[in-house]
Amino acid sequence: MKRFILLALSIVLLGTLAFAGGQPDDGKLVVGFAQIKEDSPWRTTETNSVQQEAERLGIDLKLSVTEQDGQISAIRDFIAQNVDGILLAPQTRSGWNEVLGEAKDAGIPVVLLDRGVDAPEDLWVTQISSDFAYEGREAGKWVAERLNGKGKVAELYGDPAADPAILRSEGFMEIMAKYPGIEVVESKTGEWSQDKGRQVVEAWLAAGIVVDVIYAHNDGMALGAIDALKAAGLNPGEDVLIISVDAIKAAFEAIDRGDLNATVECSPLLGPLGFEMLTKAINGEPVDKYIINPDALYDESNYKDHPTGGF
Ligand code: GZL
Repeated sequence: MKRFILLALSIVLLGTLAFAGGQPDDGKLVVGFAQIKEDSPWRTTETNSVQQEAERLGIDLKLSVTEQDGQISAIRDFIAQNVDGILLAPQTRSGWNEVLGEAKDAGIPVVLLDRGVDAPEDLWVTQISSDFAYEGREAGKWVAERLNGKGKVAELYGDPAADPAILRSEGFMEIMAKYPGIEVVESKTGEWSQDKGRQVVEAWLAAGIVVDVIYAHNDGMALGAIDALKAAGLNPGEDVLIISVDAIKAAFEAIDRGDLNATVECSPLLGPLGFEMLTKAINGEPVDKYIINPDALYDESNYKDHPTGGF
């Protein structure tokens, strides 16, 4: 009888351990990824990077692709499933304190991918991203040099509530402030999308607004600006210079055509670093609070040197 009780107890204990931390009975790590719903090629490349790395590592990935409210619900679902860790690409900076607090209370580490949040640093393990202000400063320096310190600029803003947009603008304006001969005459959100970027530039042209340079916070909006300028009979890349951020393949193709002048790289290939740091956190190892992916500016002079020809 005693043997039977011991055997029963050990089976229960093993069964419990197998499901500790959300691990299925095959022992795989289970990770939830709350991705932003967005139609940019950059976002798709980022999602693919995370999925491919999960596949390579044999991690059971629960992928959710939604607007921010859906991201918050997804994180609560991941907590209910008792996943081992969470990757989050936060759509905007704010609104995360409560749900990140719930993840922390549940003992589930959260790694921020490609954007930052204004929540307290103890609620998330690390932010893995580019240095967006650096990207903005690099774009500003390029514009100042091309304009020889004199001219008019229009800015196509990303999502005004999103970390990369806020910092890309701050970095750019920091440089513009050094050149009294350069005037930023327009700044309007193109909501990261090519279609909205086109609409904004069409409206500027219809209003008779003439600029020397358009600075777009991402390549998608820059491609929209190119469409609008061409439709108005103008030569993008010549009549109006265009610089953007991301370095997606379509941007290098546009530089090759002479439509786009420059793009500042912002790597979406964050899967490997994301899982490396999340696994360290799950294992209780220390992780740096900010992990910055280095960027470089590519224009007509060096775009063919990019190691992958864009993302
Ligand atoms: C930046 C990323 C941005 C891209 C845009 O890390 O969050 O979101 O630069 C995308 O293309 O919309």
